[in-house]
Amino acid sequence: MSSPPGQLSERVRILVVDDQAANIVQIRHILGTELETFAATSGEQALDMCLAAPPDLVILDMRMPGIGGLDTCRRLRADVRTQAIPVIFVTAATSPEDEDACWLAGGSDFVLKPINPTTLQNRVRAQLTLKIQADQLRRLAYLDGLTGLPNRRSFDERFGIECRRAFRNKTPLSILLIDIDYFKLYNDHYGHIAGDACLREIGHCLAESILRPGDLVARYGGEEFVGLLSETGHAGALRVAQAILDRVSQAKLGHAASPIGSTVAVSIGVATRIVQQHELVHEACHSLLEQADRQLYRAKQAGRAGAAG
Ligand code: GH3
Ligand code: MG
Ligand code: MG
Ligand code: MG
Repeated sequence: MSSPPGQLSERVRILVVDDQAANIVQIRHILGTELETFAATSGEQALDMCLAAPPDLVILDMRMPGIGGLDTCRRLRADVRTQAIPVIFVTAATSPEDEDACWLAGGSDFVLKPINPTTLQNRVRAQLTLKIQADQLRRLAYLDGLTGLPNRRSFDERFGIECRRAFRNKTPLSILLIDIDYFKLYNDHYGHIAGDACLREIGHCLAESILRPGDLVARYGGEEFVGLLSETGHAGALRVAQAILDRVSQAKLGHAASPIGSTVAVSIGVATRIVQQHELVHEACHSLLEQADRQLYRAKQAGRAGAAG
């Protein structure tokens, strides 16, 4: 079958799950070779594969030994890492109760055995089209269009999640507020288009400096960025801040109008806290950001191109 319209450059990957090898062979044959298909013969194996490398679509047998199709689907829906993967159930069960159960478990569609190849191909195409559109919307909603980094909305959502996690685990949480120095003068000197390119470069430097899985760097707004470092104490956060200062300095982006040097530099405010029992989590989040903002102000007052915290 041909790919759905609007497909992005990566190849579409479909996971076919059935306890009977013959059914897998038949489904893969119907889908053809243009789409990349791979197979699992149990719910357990399918869940592992979905976590390791989420496919664009799962075609799921309803009745299997071990974790059945319904439970597999429920578990996919319950995990943020897999909840957006569409699932088409394939089953010989024809009762209305069985069909209801598939939808209630979070199925996106339902195809009966024996499989009508045209039906399966069209259902797959429809789900993939929806998936691609949903991915595009997610990208628009959560990524900054200029730098490609997560945007303020991404940060706000993750910040709430990480604050609650830090509170539960009694682990420290650190924030870095990163602001480009004398960026107005940069724009005035080089123009806004060059200014945009500079923002992209700085975003790239930050993404390279904040690499630990679970950490986040986002464009906070304008020429300000924010780093969210989970399970990181103050000393660790200051080390990351220094790594950012070094990385930006190594990039040697010319800034002929800068009063403090010939290249673009940033100032960083660092704040850390362990969320205490008696505090409301959102108040702790708020005060952590305020603290980072105060430290950023101190770094600016201290002459810029440095970190305070
Ligand atoms: P400071 O060292 O105190 O931070 O000075 P500054 O000039 O960097 O700070 P100020 O807040 O005065 O100016 C920020 C500038 O960032 C002004 C604004 O035009 C520019 N800016 C914000 N967003 C963008 C953008 O998306 N593209 C470009 N080119 N410039 C932007
Ligand atoms: Mg079966
Ligand atoms: Mg600013
Ligand atoms: Mg600035």
